[in-house]
Amino acid sequence: MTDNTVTKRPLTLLGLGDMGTALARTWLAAGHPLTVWNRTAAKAEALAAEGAAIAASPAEAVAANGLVVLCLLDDASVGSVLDGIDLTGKDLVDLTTGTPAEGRKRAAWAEARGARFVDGGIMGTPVMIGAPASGAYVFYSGSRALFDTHRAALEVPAGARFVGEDPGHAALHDVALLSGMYGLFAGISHAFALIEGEDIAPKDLAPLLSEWLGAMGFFVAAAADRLTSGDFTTGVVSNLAMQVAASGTLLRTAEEQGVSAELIGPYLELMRRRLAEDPAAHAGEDTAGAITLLKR
Ligand code: FVH
Repeated sequence: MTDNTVTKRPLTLLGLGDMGTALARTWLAAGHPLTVWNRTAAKAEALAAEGAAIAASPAEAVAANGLVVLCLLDDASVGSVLDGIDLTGKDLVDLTTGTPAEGRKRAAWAEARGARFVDGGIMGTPVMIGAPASGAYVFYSGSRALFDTHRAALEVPAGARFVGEDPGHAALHDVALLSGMYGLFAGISHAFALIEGEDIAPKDLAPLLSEWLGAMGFFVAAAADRLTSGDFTTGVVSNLAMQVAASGTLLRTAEEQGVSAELIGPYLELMRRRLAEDPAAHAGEDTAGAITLLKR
């Protein structure tokens, strides 16, 4: 066949917010027949001109295709949109951000209604969707059979990384990466606050900070190795006792500059707690040892 529109898998998309609209455009541009529904109908109508079929209700949208993608605000909105709809034989791909427990519960809920289910965690913003060079991708977990069946369609908006059959693991990967990102943002925010009011332009600090954070990126793999081996001391070059002592300088500098330590304080306190737990055992450790204190 030469006509792309009949060779590409048809699908339904529920939810046309910023992300849903970006996803929809990539499937339409790639020639996938697409049925859409959105609570606020005006957002769906805008896509009709680009070739989307507009469903009058979620039930009509779900009935239109075997593959049904959800991109709604939260798991509660997924529950309310799909409430009472026949899902027998459907393949549900839920790209709505949620927790691991929500992903597992939603998978069991869908399977009890005769559907296959895959949860997804989108690592990218709407402008990164449909732009392969942006590096955007989606974590998927749940039914491997569903993922394999629809992989080609799922890879249209962004890369696809399947992280296992536990339906909670896409959300867990998503939130782990976002949590790392917010920790980074917290440190960057504190750094810029320190120079505020000084004769140092943020744009002059920016490349230095960026370069330094890049150089410190080694900590990700190093921490993983130490957590895997349980060895927090071999080959340590910046030991915990030294870092706890140095943390006083960071806190006093914040005080001198009139900057709240609310962002960096908790991490410095975690290092201090790890050392205080057993100074003789932990003084020579890498800071990765402090990670072990976090699990409740
Ligand atoms: N935008 C982003 O940068 C991030 C990137 C990573 C992934 N997230 C998640 O993607 C989900 C959707 O995000 P979004 O950016 O499209 O969000 P909004 O533009 O706010 O659109 C929300 C859509 O959800 C609909 N909706 C909300 N509540 C209900 C409900 N009770 N019943 C039915 N639909 C509902 C809303 O409809 P409307 O307001 O247009 O009528 C939008 O379609 C999200 O999980 C992000 O965390 C995005």
